[in-house]
Amino acid sequence: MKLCNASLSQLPANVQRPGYDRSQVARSIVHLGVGAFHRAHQAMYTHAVLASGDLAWGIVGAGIVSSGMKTALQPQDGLYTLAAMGPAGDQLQVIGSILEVLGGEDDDGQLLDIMRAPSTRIVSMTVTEKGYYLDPATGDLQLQMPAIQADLANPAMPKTILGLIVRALQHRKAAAIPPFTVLSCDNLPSNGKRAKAAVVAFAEAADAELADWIKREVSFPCTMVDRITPATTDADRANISAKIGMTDAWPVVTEEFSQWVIEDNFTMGRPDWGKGGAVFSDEIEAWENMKLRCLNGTHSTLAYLGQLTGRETVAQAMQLPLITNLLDALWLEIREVLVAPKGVDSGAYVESLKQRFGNPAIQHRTAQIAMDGSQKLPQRLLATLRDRIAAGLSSPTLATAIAAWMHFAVKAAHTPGGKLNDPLSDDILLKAKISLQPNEIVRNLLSIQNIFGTDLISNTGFVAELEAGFCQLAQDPEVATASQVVL
Ligand code: CS2
Repeated sequence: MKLCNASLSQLPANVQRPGYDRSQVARSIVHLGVGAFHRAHQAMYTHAVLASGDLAWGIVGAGIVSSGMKTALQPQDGLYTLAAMGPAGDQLQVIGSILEVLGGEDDDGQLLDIMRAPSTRIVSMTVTEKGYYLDPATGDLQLQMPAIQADLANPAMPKTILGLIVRALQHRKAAAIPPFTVLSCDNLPSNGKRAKAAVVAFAEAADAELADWIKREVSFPCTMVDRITPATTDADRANISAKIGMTDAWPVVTEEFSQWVIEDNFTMGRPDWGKGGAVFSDEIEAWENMKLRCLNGTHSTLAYLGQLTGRETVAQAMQLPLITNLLDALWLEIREVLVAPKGVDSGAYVESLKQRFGNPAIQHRTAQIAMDGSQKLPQRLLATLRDRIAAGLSSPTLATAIAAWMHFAVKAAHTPGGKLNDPLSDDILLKAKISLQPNEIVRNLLSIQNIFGTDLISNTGFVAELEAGFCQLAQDPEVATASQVVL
């Protein structure tokens, strides 16, 4: 038996399920990038809205790069199990807010059709940092990227989120249909502003008048999203399917904690996501900065060091004093220049992060977090660094954290057939390979302008700190063996 509408009534009593009539739910949100995170987060908040009796807000999910989720969830009528793993065991819930899944490599235009439909009021997305095609250092659209060029050349068959959104908005403008709200739920600073910049820049390359209209008429609220959600494994599939007594082809395993802070700026209405615990606020930047710097900044650092010391998961890495001591010092440097949201104690926030990172029930792979470092470093670590430089403060621990990424790159460069899972992999590996001398490695990698801009390499104080941090890490036997650096 598989999980689907017809089998819902046969779920064990301890598994929560939709109590609303799914056939009555409107298809008003299109979500681009239906991965684990969306299904642990926005889809759950939307499910709570539906459960409260407001059936105006159903989700049509779409794969962007792959049809895998469509293949898994269509036979399940979009249903899946969300397992929240807390200290007192897991809590299982079948989520009903995703009504269907489209898109992926075999999409034949259906996705664009629904984005154009007047019934679509919000287009949201979780496509990770690289899905926006922005230069990580400057935030400008990288128009020369092949995927962007392909969408500009072939506007009727777009494959990127930018091509899809602009094409759908172009149609809506021509047909006098109000524009949907574009809701970025990715971990980018000022994610709404970045999404707007990317969409407008793409539109400018295609149709200047349309770009002006988008600038004026389309709203792009900023959001802070948070829930630690590892990629689903086959063991999770087997385990959850056994617990619910039927097959779930793609459940999601996540932590208990969840947070969503949203700027309230929607042109065609919005669900009351507060029903699921989301908060509407005009202080998004402070929330985003706290999360990106305190959570993601240390998460990435831990992931590189975990990869260098053979710690497969975050919880395992949190057992290693080399890592926990560095993280403690890093949090101090981060908090010293952090402007927390009003009434929020960043110290208490950091304490809660230690608990969350240490949760042994979450098998979050350090390899997953270590992906796409080029896209993550600027907002996670370099933003704090620049604030500290501006305040005249030294940053030995931030420098060590950046050095951890450098060792991670050097390790990959010296592994036969080694690759980084990163859009800038070729450039990074080339630069990491030229020399085994710490001062040269540090300068070579720091010269990658798409990541580090031009200011840091000319800051002699910082370069010295980085070199010191790099050498300090190389003294750790596990790190040294991994990256083969000669001191
Ligand atoms: C992680 C994030 O994969 C990563 O880079 O740092 O996905 C992290 O788990 C989430 O931002 C938590 O909300």
